[in-house]
Amino acid sequence: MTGDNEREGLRRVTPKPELAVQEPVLEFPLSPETNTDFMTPSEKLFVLAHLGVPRIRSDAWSLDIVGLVGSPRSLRYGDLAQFTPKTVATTLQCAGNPLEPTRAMRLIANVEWRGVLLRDILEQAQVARSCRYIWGFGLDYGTFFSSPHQEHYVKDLPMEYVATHDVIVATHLNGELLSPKHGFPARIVAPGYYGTNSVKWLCRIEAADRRANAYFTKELYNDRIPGSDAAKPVWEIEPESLIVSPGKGRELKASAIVISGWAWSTSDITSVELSTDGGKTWAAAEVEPRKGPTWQRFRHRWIPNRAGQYALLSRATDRIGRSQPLDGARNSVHRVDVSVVD
Ligand SMILES: Nc1nc2c(c(=O)[nH]1)N[C@H]1C(S)=C(S)[C@@H](COP(=O)(O)O)O[C@H]1N2
Ligand SMILES: [Mo]
Repeated sequence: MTGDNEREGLRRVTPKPELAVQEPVLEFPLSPETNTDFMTPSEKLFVLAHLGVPRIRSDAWSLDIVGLVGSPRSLRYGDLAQFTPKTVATTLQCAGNPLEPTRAMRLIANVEWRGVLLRDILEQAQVARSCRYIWGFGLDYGTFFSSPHQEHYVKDLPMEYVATHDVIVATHLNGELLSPKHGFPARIVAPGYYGTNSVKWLCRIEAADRRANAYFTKELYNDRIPGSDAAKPVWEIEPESLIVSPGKGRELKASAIVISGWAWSTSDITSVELSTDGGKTWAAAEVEPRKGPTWQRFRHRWIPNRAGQYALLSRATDRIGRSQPLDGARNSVHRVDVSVVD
């Protein structure tokens, strides 16, 4: 039974909370060169909300676990304490505007979350073997640009990924309770997947044997596969890198310069190449090993041999052999223009 209402926003399943903000929120406090720390402080983290920000009290909140489960349940906020706490440090990257999927936005942070493992919650509810996707429902509702009215923000995750990764239902960010904008009282955090999949203001987990037929899962956030009618859900983070130092527009002395930054992907980054001539030639940078689903630091020593303008580019390749395109993609190479003076 898939009516139009259901396809657009999936039917409302809980009472509507009041919205503290009733329109999309896009806060980008961070430019690449300010991303100097391995762990991003919360005040530098971007905020993205398509439909608004609901105001939710933890004592009025519950999380329903339904669908293909042997023992459906509704967890109250305090019930989350039954599960072993789990802390995960991971990159959080916005895939960018879903209406402009080939534009690089470079909204990235590396933060620490605390919560409980989604697979523990599913196990307690006796998730069925036939479950292939986990649908997460957010309490936010409304319209996104010219979209039809959404009854919930809904995203889905492959069950296989949930079973094999530390996907959490998070209550804390960088050691503090989630703020309302970041999803209080609880949100999904899906390490290695683009931020869009990490549903904030989580109210319902549904185990299903098919993808959710919802606007943010099936219409937006699906990349066209060139030369075919098929589309690929925006789940796994593609390899990417960011030059933090030197910053854009810097005037540098013609001495030894260290170019450094971060590289990340769903899997390990195995190499980062640097170009100082706008992409004509490339040299391998040093890359620190991956410590978890976090970003990895890269460094490259460069001695410019003359004064002038330089275009610095970084290009990361991951363990499964994927690399960054030069342009026209959300993960196209990062370019920083600098000048060198005598
Ligand atoms: N319920 C809900 N969850 C959501 C969104 C949303 O609009 N509604 N936006 C997603 C997107 S696109 C991103 S990039 C991340 C951003 O998380 P942050 O605002 O905590 O940085 O939240 C995701 N989770
Ligand atoms: Mo996003």
